[in-house]
Amino acid sequence: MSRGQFITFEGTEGVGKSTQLATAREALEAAGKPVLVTREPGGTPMAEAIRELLLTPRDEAVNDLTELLLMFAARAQHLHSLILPALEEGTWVLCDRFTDATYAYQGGGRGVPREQIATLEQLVQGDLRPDHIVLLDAPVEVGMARARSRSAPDRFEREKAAFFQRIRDCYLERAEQQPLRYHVLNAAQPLEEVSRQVATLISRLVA
Ligand code: Z5A
Repeated sequence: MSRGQFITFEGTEGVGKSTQLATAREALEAAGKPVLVTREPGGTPMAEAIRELLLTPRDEAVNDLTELLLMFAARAQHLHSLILPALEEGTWVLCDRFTDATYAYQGGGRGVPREQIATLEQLVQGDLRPDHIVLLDAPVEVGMARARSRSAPDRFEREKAAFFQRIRDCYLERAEQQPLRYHVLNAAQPLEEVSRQVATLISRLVA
């Protein structure tokens, strides 16, 4: 049996990752592929507990290194107990965020040096990288307005627009550096149009 493909969805908050993951799942199922949809931080009971720690707003200032290590602690658990076994058995894995989010949020957003992230990436993942990264790109105000009309802001969503602008810039820079792996879609378009482009992309990847 051939290994499944590992496809991640990235972007700043509220750009429509959860919505488009559902579109991608439907397109893959229609093509007869076994699919696992999961998310980061999270995806297993222990990694979800770490997610709770990371997203809960708190009075205590969170050290950047603590945040970075918790992201990779959750990732190690998720990767080794869920993602890798699924890929090995031929399942296509769709993941709402992965390590590109760490480069964008902890690197671009918080200013953690890229080399520190790369060291942990190698330790936790070895050579594993996503086969494809779908970057849903939109001006930060568009995503912020969508996310904030929906629920109370978590610890990240309390950050200012400038933080999300650095994150968007970092994603776009990485997309430019890795044009074969990154698929950049304009997420400011109407929902139906973004969904149509995601379904077309998935059909192309399956073919
Ligand atoms: N984080 C990190 O710092 N480092 C890491 O390594 C990782 C994560 C892995 C949790 O992520 C936080 O963890 C995240 C980064 C950090 N914090 N932030 N910000 P998350 O993915 O769970 O949270 P999120 O980024 O805030 O996602 P979200 O708010 O759930 O947004 P979304 O999934 O991209 O969007 P959505 O729920 O699909 O859509 C939002 C709303 O917009 C919804 O009402 C939709 O119906 C609507 N929508 C979607 N698309 C459209 C279009 N095209 N037009 C109009 N309306 C639309």
